[in-house]
Amino acid sequence: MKKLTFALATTALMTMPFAAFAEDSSDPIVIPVHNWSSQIVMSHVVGQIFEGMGNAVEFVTTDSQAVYESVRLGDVALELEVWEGAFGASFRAALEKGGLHDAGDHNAVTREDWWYPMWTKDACPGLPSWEALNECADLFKTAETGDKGRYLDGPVDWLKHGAERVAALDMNFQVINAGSAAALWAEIGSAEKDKRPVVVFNWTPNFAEAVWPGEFVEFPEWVEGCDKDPSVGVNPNALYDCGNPAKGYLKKAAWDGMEAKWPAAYATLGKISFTNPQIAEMAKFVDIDDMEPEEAAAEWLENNKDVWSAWTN
Ligand code: TMO
Repeated sequence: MKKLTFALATTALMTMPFAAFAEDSSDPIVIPVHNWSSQIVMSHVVGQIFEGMGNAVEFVTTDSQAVYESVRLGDVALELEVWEGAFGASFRAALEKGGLHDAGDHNAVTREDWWYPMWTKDACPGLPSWEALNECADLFKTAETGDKGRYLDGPVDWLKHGAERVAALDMNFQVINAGSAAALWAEIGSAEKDKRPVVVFNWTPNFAEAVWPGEFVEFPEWVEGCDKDPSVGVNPNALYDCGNPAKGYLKKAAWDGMEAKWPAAYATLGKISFTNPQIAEMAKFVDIDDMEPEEAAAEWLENNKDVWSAWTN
């Protein structure tokens, strides 16, 4: 009986070498990086963890919406920051086509929306209500926006649909897209000197909350379908007549082929989970401390061995 079991086990092992003993492919794990600091640093943190496990890693800068198509096709192996507000729609569309999957949530709660530094509220005390903001639109007029208030939205690839929201809610604002995240911080920084009222796109977790106390504008609450069905939301004839989710998820996504090709790295990816303070700190290393992303990642790993060592075995 013993002999038979041994023979069966041996046969099973010889015919299933991959299931039993697969090693990660020596091909590089391609990790996409985008245009905000936490995502870039987090990608390097995870890349350095994979390298520590003996993997080759490559980084590629990609558009933050098109990346879901790249993950689905296996051109990149994963995405580390799927923000519900900005990327939920592209992520869901790629899920429906197939080829990528949800690789779990970070232990983080996210929000992305119109935001103001607290001094803006001194000039417009009805805030954070969006209707109060709209009543104060004159405070935000600039030469560029004429008789409309200026709202500085994120870079276009974050697809915040600011202009559609302004139209759907009939607001006296003009939406200007920032060329980069840095342009958002420059706008807040220059307004700070004379406490000029400003309203800009911002998000949490981010370094900004530790630098400029502020609040999100409260728009009509996000409801499922607000971006797909005009009848959903306060304006029965328009999409985007609501805010972004106030308690959004932050997910990881993986190419369906990742597990078979890099089983050890894939197992680690499944365990990886960052918190709001950890993500905010990654952004701070770059946006406040002026570190390079690689350097910031190395610093984070050095300071947080107890956090990530549990993910690699
Ligand atoms: C996608 N972002 C986190 C910058 O809002």
